[in-house]
Amino acid sequence: MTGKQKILIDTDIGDDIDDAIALYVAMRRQFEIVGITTVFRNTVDRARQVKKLLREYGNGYESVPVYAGCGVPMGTEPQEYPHIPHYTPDLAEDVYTPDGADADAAVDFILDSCRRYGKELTVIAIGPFTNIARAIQKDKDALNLAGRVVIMGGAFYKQYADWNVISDVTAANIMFRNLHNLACIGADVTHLLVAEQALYDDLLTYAGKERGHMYLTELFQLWRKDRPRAQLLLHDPLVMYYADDPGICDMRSASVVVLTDGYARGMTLNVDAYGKKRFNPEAYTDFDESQKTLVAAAVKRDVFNARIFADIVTLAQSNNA
Ligand SMILES: [Ca+2]
Repeated sequence: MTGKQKILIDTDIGDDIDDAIALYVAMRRQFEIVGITTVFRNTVDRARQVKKLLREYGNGYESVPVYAGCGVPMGTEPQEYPHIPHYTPDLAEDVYTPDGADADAAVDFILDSCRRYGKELTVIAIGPFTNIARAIQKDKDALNLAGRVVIMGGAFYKQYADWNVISDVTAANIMFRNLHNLACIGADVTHLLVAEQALYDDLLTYAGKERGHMYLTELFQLWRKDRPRAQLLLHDPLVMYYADDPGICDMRSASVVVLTDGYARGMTLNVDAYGKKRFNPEAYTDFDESQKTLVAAAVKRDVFNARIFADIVTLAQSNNA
């Protein structure tokens, strides 16, 4: 386990709860977070929530730069977005002001980080891919300089449109067409990761003193109030564990086409698994079968459950003293 590797996180924290859990895991794993960018709709609220989580956790993470990125999915009109679902009024405090609140600054930050750290850097994208695609449009080669771009998104062994892709299909298509260092943890794998009861209970009722966990529990309680019957699915945390130790997933190489039209819009067609008859090549003239992407076929659930329990429950308990 490397633990200290450099990562940049692009997140849509603030809707589902798994982004906040993933960020917490990244700090627990002692990743060197070079910066965090936010994406999708109200990105300033999201950046403020990230700032608060970093500050509460501390241990040096309070100085990680946070940029509010592109809120407007490609091909849609800009608009005023309401507050994110788990917004609390204290997030308006100056101390949570993002380090950049201009979408171009976030895109430049991603590009500059890739140029600066090159192979040492893992870019982790756990929201819709608008920032990533804007960065590719600005400098096609820079993101390919990073060691890896690891995403949560797509579905490769069951074919359906997952949230991160369907929320900005144009952006996802640009990403799949242009990146050669992409590793994808699809929703058809992450949806198996229903939180075990002990983790769920810890997140809901944590009464210890570790401030990062206290805030995570506050967010979890807001999420549960908002979605009382929802299962806790740990989509985004798996990406952190994969970045730390790729052996946790069974990865395959595949040619992927993002379907952009009609009923299948947003599906990430795995041509190696499902064949070329599922799409019309004339409509996808830029499809290059020789371009391969790593996609997850399975996850070691027992390993995942043991690691996340250790990082969130056991470590927090040991810090309560
Ligand atoms: Ca997410």
